[in-house]
Amino acid sequence: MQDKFIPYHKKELSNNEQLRKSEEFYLWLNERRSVRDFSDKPVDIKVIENCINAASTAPSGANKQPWTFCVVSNPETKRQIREAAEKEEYESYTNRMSERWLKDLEQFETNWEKPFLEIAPYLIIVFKRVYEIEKGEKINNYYVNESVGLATGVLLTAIHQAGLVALTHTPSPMNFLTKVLNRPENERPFLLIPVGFPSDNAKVPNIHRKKLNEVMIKYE
Ligand code: IYR
Repeated sequence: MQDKFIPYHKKELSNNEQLRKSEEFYLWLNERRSVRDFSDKPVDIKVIENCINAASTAPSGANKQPWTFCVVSNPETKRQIREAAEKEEYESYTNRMSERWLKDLEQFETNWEKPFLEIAPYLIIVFKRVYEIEKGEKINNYYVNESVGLATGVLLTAIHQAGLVALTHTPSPMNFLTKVLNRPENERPFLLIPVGFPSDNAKVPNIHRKKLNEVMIKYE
């Protein structure tokens, strides 16, 4: 019989070590940027596997781990994804997005064309598992969006740690991914994340993060 609970210890750090490590981590994480200009330089699949292992350590509602990570390197599958995504994006940019939305996106210089979907060596498509099927019965998972969002955050951090870059891409609607990747009815696409190296001449928009006093309110 397995124990229901097992001991858990963490090495206690001195206050100075806590300060140093937390600041170092922040400064390192602050270097992460969403990148749209990818190189086609290959990446070892084992690196991607490590990143997904890291993502899958995220906390989740009742530990259901309601996620599936589809890793696409097959050129024909990437081509199909690009074609379907660009079709939706063309419709979105020309008809579905509001004036205000388009204005908000001007600083990123995005448009309906998504060449990175074929150039990046890997596309990780994160699916959320809305329910499980047990003995033919639908069993809902808990806090699915929160759980999968947390796992994706860890995934992006792991990708950054591995010296790679990613983009959290949201073609909308995304249901074409269910079809192209042949996923079951209980899974819904959550995010499409190209992963790889930045191209030699990659640029990112000159935008800034909110200051601490804009995002943190203390109640002392
Ligand atoms: N899904 C589109 C549009 C888009 C929307 C938001 I909000 C962004 O932050 C960036 C892009 C696209 O990927 O181009």
